[in-house]
Amino acid sequence: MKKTILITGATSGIGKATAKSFAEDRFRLVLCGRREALLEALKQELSAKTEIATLNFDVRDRDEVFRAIASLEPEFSKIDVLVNNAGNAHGLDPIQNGSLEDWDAMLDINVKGLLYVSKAVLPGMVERRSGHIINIGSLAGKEVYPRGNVYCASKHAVDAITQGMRIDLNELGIRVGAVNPGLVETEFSNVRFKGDDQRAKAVYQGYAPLKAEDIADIIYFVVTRPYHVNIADLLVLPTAQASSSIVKKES
Ligand code: NDP
Ligand code: 8X3
Repeated sequence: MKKTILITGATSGIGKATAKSFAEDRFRLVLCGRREALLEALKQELSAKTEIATLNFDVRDRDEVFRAIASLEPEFSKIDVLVNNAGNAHGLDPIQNGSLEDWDAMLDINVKGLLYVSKAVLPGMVERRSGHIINIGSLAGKEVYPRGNVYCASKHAVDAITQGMRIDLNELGIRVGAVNPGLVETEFSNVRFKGDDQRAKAVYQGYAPLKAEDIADIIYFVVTRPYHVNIADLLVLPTAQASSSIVKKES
């Protein structure tokens, strides 16, 4: 039987592309996000290919997270693979000018949200002594760049949590790994720059950034390895990017 895969942040970018990629191969999907209309549209689009459930919740809201995951019908409730993808950067300011709301958002969503969803999904994996968790980290979890401060901290936390999960879940046979992208053209920069689309667009100009589908292909590869293979940590950059601040752009 095909595995059941729960993907957070499936309404856009990497999460949406990942949902499409697994739907092509008829994995059963649980798609999560706050924008219900987008979830429904994706469900409509992919339902011809596979069975889909949608869960509409904010990962910041602990009660909503547990209520939503507990509400899954039995055919969707045995989650084999959890893709912890929901997350964003909010703002790009020097630490002395940073907004408390932005800091709260990044730590609540990228770190605590990931923990809440994992906590809600893990009991089933622990009981079955099987499962696979893939956390979407970032190059920002491997290095720190100017004005990245709290976003980088949130992704360094994801890196530490991934390692901690892998260690603690080792005896249960649950696989844990991270995929850490560099620059991917999604809604990410529109969110970071609070709807300033011109500024967002400029981030991806003058070179070929990664596409959401590039990361989806890699997540698909990670999930479909034989059980004895756990891809623990991948850093994936556009060819034009050498580090957070070195990107070869055409002038
Ligand atoms: P997008 O902005 O396109 O997608 C973000 C997704 O996260 C959306 O589906 C959004 O859904 C969901 N999300 C955000 N906040 C919440 C919340 N509070 N509760 C529930 N869902 C939420 O960006 P990406 O696809 O690029 O980002 C996906 C992941 O990849 C993130 O963790 C990001 O940090 C990481 N990443 C991105 C990189 C990039 O350059 N794009 C590089 C490295 C890592 P909705 O708004 O419907 O809730
Ligand atoms: C997203 C990529 O470089 O904006 O994690 O931090 S970056």
